[in-house]
Amino acid sequence: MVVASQPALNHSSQIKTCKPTSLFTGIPVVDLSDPKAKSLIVKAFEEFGIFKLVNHGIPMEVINKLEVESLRFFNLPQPEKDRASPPDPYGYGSKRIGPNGDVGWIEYILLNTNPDVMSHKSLSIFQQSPEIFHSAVNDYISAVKKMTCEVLELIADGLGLEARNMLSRFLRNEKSDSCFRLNHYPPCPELQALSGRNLIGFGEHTDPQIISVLRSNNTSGLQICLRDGTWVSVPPDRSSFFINVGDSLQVMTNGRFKSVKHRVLTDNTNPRISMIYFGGPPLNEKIVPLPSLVAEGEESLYKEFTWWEYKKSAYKSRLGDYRLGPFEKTASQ
Ligand code: GA4
Repeated sequence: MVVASQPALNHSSQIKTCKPTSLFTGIPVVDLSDPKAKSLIVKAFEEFGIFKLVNHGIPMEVINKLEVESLRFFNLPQPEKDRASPPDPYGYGSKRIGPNGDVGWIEYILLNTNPDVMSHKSLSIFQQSPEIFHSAVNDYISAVKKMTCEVLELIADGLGLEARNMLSRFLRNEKSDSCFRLNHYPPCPELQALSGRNLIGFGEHTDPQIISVLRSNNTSGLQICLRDGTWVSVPPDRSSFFINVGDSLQVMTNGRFKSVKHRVLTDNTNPRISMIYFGGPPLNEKIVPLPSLVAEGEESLYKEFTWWEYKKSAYKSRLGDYRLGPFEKTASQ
């Protein structure tokens, strides 16, 4: 990492950790092989916008291989990492998140999962042994994508949609605009001791896509915002996945699922590594409520827009903005 820049040190990037409310007993846990999985997932997405998936069937070797390769990259000397492509938005980035002045105590690699865009980038980022890194990323993404489609099919079933592939088809489409992020949050004991607070690794935001699938090492950091506005920590679990609703799925369910606001605080002592698959639709896909989820006499809560229009607008926003706002219908519309 580059030495702390001024913005990463100012008070807005540091925060007091908060305690969970007494009523909150943790985010729901779903076993993928449980016959009740579909209704448990729907319930979790309605109540919290997130759940933890266990017994997911993805071999630990696939996960470990990518973790090892990621650490190998992040542990390289800074000048070598800086030679990797700067984010456009895909590439290697340090501290700056997005193009509009957001910063965090983080370094990352962001990749588009489309094979044409991805192979070029991932090979150019990891110059030392590009093929090994590339195959670790590819194996991980294909396993996680398959599992995510299974989850989306359970959701389609649980919601009583006409066809099981009503949601998974967006990710399976060869033009799907999905992306993948490897995050490294190094601890910064000096800064934390100075302020008595945890640093913000990744500021509060919702994910614009349909669904996000996160896996981290055993280092804490992830927090979600509950409906009552309280922030609670999600205890890490290296062998499970945390799956959350993105803005597009909020629209597709006409607000029945809400995309969950989340953030990451840096741990005082240990580095946190996370890998996130963001399942998105093709750029030209219309993001509209699924017809069977709009009851008779009801209307869509949102104006019509394509994923490209939403993505364009997201990249003009700041991380913490409420991005769906401009796409909501007002009373007269
Ligand atoms: C948040 C979710 C994903 O990490 C991401 C992020 C993207 C980026 O880092 O390039 C954005 C952010 C995310 C939302 C608003 C814009 C775009 C940074 C930013 C300020 C890859 C995504 O798709 O949207």
